[in-house]
Amino acid sequence: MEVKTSLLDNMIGVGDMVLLEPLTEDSFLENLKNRFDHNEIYTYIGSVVISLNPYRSLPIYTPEKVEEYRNRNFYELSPHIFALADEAYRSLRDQDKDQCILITGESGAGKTEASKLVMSYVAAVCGKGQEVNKVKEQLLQSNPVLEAFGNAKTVRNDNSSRFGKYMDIEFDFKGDPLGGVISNYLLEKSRVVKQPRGERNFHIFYQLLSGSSDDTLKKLKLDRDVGKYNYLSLDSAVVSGLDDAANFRTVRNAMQIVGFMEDEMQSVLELVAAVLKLGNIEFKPESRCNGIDENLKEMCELLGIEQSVLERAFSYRTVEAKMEKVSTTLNVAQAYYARDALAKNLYSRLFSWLITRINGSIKVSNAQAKTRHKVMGVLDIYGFEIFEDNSFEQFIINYCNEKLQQIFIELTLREEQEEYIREGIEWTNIEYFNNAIICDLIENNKNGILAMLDEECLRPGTVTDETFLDKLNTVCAEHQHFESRLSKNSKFLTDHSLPHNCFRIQHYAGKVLYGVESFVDKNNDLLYRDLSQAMYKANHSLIKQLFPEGNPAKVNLKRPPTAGFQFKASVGTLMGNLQTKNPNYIRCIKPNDKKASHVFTESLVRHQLRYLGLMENVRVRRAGYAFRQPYEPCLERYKMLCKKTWPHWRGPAREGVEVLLTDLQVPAEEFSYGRSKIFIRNPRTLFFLEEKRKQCLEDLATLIQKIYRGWK
Ligand code: AOV
Ligand code: MG
Repeated sequence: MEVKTSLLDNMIGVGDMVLLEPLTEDSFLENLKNRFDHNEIYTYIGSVVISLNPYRSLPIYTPEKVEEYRNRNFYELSPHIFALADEAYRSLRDQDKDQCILITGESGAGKTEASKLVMSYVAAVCGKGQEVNKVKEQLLQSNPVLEAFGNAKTVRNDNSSRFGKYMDIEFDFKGDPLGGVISNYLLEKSRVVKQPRGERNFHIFYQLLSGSSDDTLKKLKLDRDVGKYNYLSLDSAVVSGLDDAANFRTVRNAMQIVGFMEDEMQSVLELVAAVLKLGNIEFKPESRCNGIDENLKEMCELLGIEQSVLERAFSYRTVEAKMEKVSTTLNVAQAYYARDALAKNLYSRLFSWLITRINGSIKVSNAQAKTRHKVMGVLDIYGFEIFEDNSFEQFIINYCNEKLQQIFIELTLREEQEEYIREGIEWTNIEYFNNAIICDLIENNKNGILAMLDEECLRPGTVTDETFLDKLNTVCAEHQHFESRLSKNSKFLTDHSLPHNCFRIQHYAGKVLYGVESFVDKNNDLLYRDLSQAMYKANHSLIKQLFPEGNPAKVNLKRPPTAGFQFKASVGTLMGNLQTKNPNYIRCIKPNDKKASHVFTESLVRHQLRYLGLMENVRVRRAGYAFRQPYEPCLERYKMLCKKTWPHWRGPAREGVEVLLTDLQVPAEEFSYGRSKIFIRNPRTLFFLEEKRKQCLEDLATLIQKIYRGWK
């Protein structure tokens, strides 16, 4: 941390919470509100950026602003997300340290917008040239494509990310971008077939219907009317401020830039259309699949599937075990279940394919792949959410947020401690709430909730959501008992007041009640083999690729890993990856529940600053040493305060600082002399120095004026 002059001068409130005096939750909140009311949405806690969602566009992201923040020290200008992006980029380029940008906050807090701002800033300041510009353009344009297919309107956010995204951007030794790799985490695919009240399906469906030409719609056998499709919710089809038709043009354009061929785009849209058709297929008790179902016919035409093949797949289920093959007839409910499972699978596999396809375009070229790269990772996941009904998806999303909170706790403390150790300064640990206990409750290999869910899913015999809940209650009750001996902090909450078929977890960000309905099914994530085989038979290159397990030559009797297992593994890999990089944090806060500008709901913000651990964050920063600065610039700034150091100090800067501080009679406990930096414990000491300096400058100015007048 360097000198924070600009954080003290001409600033609305206090730009860095570390400087806040006195530090209480109320003063913290007051400072945020004061700044927010003056359009200052960014505030620091040391190097952490707090970002408040303004819910309106502010003129603070212009090219002029980019220039202003470019190559400037972090604390030189008023707090801004660009300052963080610049700092991260420069330490990647100049100090060869891989970086990651970790953006957290609840749903609607501004994470996705923040990630785009960071990316566009970095794109604006890094290398130029035709080749480099093409890479940049492709990296940036992957966003609208993924948002169209992976975002949706929810009650919390009109553009809510329904998947987790991590993007590594790779740079060469000069700091020019070479390409990137995107990883995605579990798309909320249940949304494809059903949306909660007041929410929508993924944007692309609405975009396609409102934005494509009559001719395209005709080719896709679609009707422009959203109301015609069972899978599309009608009540919130139109979202104010969201122009689906215009966005569709943006998406098509982006796909082109990213490198999609015309026929690939057509294939993608055919699949989207096929999902809509699927949702309209009806089954009747007498003949499950109504041979004259127009939707079925059209879907088969779109995908080049023989109608009888799909009809059969919706009528029977074949189970193969060792040498046996047994076919059972599906009843109507099972046929609907199969239909929805197919729709969800089609869509989520299409989404994964899109990511693979984009990665193919943005990947570092072979020629450059051999040289060492510098990497900047940007993580933008779905934020913590509590809905009226919370299911498997919320459980997974909230688990992911727990993991991120955990990494924040670990890395902020670790980083802080490492600096003290490096500088040879004594350090005692600070108390903070560690959510490791909640992560463990979910992911413990033996009796974590995910492990128990897997055990239930793989157990022979009758398995239902209820048997899973029973197991959970029994094991967690023991677990709870065990833990209560260790600490009173048990996070699995059971009591008799819970509604039927629910369990509750005390997450770091609040209590969430989960309904177990469909947990087993969603975790199993099975698609009847008859359906994957039918898809594999399609005369449609994309569909065929998406269902490789449908290839009869490659019948695999092994169960695929469960959704929970895969998620846990991929999150584990991600956390490992993040640990190797230098973290930069953006903590997004949602100022109100109404998606409204100019509204700051105190209770809501207070809740967030509590669970994000922001007060602890400030305390950690201050309990150690609030400021640290290399000796040279420190001496340079304050040397005027002491006759012995002014105007020149001959000798090592460290000694100069010692002489200066002794002369000013600053108590010895206020300082620690590190190997290369001076550490200042209390912000008040810094204020004292700053105040003295200001006085000194004013005296000097008065003196100059006097002399000037004397001359006249
Ligand atoms: P999220 O990513 O944190 O939610 P978003 O980044 O999508 O939230 O932000 C939600 C909405 O808030 C955006 O669509 C914008 O309208 C507005 N917004 C956010 N940041 C800014 C900003 N800096 N300037 C202006 N408007 C902004 V979620 O993906 O739901 O967890 O899952
Ligand atoms: Mg988002």
